[in-house]
Amino acid sequence: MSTIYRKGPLPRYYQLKEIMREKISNRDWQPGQLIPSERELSEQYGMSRMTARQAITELVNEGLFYREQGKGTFVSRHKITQQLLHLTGFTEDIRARGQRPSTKVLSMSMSPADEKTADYLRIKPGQLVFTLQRLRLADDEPLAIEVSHLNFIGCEKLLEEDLEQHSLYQLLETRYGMILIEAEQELEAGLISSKESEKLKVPIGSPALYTRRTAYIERNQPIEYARSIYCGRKYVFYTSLKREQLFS
Ligand code: 16G
Repeated sequence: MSTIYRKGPLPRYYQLKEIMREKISNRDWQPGQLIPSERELSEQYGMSRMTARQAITELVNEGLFYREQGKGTFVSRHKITQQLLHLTGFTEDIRARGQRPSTKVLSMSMSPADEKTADYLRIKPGQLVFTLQRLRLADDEPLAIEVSHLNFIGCEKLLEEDLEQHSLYQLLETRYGMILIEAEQELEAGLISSKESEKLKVPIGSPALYTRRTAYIERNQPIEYARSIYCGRKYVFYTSLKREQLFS
């Protein structure tokens, strides 16, 4: 997509967002680069400045651009955005950014669920669950450490899978028939500890985002409980909020 379709169903600001997203993913626009001004974009794509502004603002909110007072808008360096609107996995998120996801499996076992994990997975403490610890990278840069606990009949077969080459969510859906439909996720601020700092290659005490996710298949059945640590300086979680009721 490189031109704006006037008669199509997609709003113009949305089309411009997609054009700019593509410029980032095919590296026409490099990280740290100043992007054209609202005026330039509106002239180039034949739209109002307000429409161009809306497209830029949304990409700022999604973490792809950042603004500097008096200087303009720039392409973000390494911030990866996870939209908190759709249930996606790491591989999908990184590919959507035009980057190359990779994984290092740190450990993989069938181990007894502790009380918290059992509670989230709605099983008895001590029951064996598939536990996977992975280092997740984008363009070879470490971003997160994830520990996933999975429980479903036959989950021990995951021990035989190559989880460095395959996305967990893709395997679950295509090979195991486990169709994820929703998830709950909590985010908490924290600091990188010494153990994590080595793996994530960031200094001890740098900002971290701790997440806990429970993912469900149909019939409200949890199958994954995952705890992750993301480098706070490299990751943005984005959500869009709609107001349902106005004061009368
Ligand atoms: C995300 C999930 C994680 C899931 C993984 C699957 C968070 C906080 N965590 O990173 O729970 O296991 O995606 O990714 O979002 P994959 O399909 O690439 O293996």
